[in-house]
Amino acid sequence: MDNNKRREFFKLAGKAGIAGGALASAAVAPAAMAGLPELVSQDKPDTQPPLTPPNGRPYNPVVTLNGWTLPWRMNQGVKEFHLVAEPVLRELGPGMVAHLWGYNGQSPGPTIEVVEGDKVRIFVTNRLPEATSVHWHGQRLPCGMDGVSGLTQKSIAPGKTFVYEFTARRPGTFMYHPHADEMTQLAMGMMGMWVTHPRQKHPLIDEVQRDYCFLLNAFDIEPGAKTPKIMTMLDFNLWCWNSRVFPGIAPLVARQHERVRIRIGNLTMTNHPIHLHGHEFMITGTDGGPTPKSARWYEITADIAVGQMRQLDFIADEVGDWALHCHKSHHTMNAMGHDVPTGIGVAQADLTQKIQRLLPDYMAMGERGMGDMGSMKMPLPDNTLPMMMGEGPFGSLEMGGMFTVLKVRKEQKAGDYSDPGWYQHPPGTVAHEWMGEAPPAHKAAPANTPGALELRAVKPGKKGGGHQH
Ligand SMILES: [Cu+2]
Repeated sequence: MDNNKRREFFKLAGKAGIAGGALASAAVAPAAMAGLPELVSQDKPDTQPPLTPPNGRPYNPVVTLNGWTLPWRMNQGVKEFHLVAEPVLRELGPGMVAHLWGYNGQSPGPTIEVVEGDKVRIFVTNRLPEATSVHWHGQRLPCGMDGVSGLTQKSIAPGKTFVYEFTARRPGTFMYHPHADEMTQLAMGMMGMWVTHPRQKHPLIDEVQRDYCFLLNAFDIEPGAKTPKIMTMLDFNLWCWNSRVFPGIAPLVARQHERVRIRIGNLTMTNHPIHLHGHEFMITGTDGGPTPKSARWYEITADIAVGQMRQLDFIADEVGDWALHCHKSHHTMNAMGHDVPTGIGVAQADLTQKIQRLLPDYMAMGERGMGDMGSMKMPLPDNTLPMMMGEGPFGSLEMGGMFTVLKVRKEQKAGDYSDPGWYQHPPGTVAHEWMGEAPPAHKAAPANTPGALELRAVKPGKKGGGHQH
């Protein structure tokens, strides 16, 4: 490490909150570099600013939604990272904290960012009560570095540290997660993202101004409890992006006309059709790397299957607050019982009176649908979230789970990730209640236009063709 690089690393170390220790001393003895890289930990669930690479090949860093990127130290040309598998406290949403397992203080663990061709060494320390391993999902690497307990390595016993070492051979979006007691460890939140940037201009990888990434994950936490149930296979009640539920999920922000990328990986037990309002995107990369241009078309919903990654590129050219969400409607609500009967159209008044004689607090639910639940302030068990919540500029959003907002603004500065607040709609551009006479009928289209032909074709004639009463 030459002096310049060393100074840059100290800057980085300072930014990441590393205090004191051998690495912060003026001279780093070679012996110090033989030890473990300093442990960097995160205690906040907020989206951290992108980590500009202090050394190595330059790249445009990603922003991890409600997450952060792990700093590294450069040791004789090798990027060294230190992951610590440990129990963590994660705030899933405002007012709800969960006991999860994760890495370096949070679930998911920090994003690891490297450049194609980088030599990478990752120290993994296990502070969990059981053995673990780390599988580098999607990477080309020596088989013995693949992280499958029992198959390619011995498990990392509690208290032990293992070393993984390989070259990041292909650019793309990857994940990391244990391949040891996966049912428990994935259900507890052990996962993270990995992004390998191309080493030079790549014909299939466009440069973007904003590069977001997050994981889809899910937990089953009984209302009032703090620890996920690990035996659940499908009936999860907290559908998360990076172990957060709406309104705890940060907005994605962009300056109008910027090219934006969203990288999404799925480590739940079911698929998620992720839907973007107001824009069309192209899937420019998958688990297998960048997609050929001939295989791209515009989409507004990308279904992401279990274990898959998808990279979505679009131009943020429409200003506004645009919903970005999973299109499975049960995945955009928070903790709820799944055994609630449908009450739409059921007159419950009589029944309510009878029950209230026994239980004064009882109230009927769902007689007019479930939309009222968003604004209803029902007493809840401690440490749980209402099923639907979030206040928008026009009232309750009636949303939870896998939902957030893409905020596109003309005046958002390049590189500014701060929340610009709610969109100020130009006058006359918001749907509103109709208060007056019916608007005048549109004039008939001139003959010989396709519209007029269609009208003629569907017009019910006197001799059949139409349904006569
Ligand atoms: Cu979903």
